[in-house]
Amino acid sequence: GHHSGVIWLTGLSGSGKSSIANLVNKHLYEKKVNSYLLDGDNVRHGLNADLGFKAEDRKENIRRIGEVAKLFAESGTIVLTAFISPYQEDRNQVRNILEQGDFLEVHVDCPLSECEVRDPKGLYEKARSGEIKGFTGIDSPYEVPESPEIVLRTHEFSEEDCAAQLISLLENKGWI
Ligand code: GGZ
Repeated sequence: GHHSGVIWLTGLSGSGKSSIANLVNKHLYEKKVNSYLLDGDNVRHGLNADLGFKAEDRKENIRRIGEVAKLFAESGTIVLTAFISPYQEDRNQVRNILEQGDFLEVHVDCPLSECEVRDPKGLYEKARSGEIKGFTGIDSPYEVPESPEIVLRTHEFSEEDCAAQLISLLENKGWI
């Protein structure tokens, strides 16, 4: 048996949240641990298709994801989420709807300058030119986590190493 709960990855666009979450999800699958990954691909196109990127929409995005993650966790699943989730208050709100110890805040930490160099979808370039308004890190805030359970530095370590660091945390906490 394993411990169910929510592994909440937060960080800038292009920081590596989805890649790390996918690697950890794969590891859990191979260990026959029930897990599920919530990310923009399966949430923002469906459940939250009515939401954009204004502060209040991001807030509602995170609130709904938190509630869905809680339901999955109650069913015995380890949930991984990969959303920018820029506001500390919103991340705290998710922590507070879960049982004590069932929420791991994971700061996927990467300098903005590096995210801008990576720019896999060309979104930073569009944000700099003003084609996209209210882009996180450019003209919309990102609040650095105040007390995350772990910080993964994707500019210093490979995605595989960061995934291994997170897996070690799960082992140390007795989740797996
Ligand atoms: C930030 C935006 C924006 C704006 C579109 N700001 O690199 P991506 O493309 O795949 O990840 C970003 C994603 C962020 O959605 P989240 O649901 O994670 O955001 S939040 O938690 O703040 O609600 C980016 C794309 O959507 N994107 N416009 N203005 N990211």
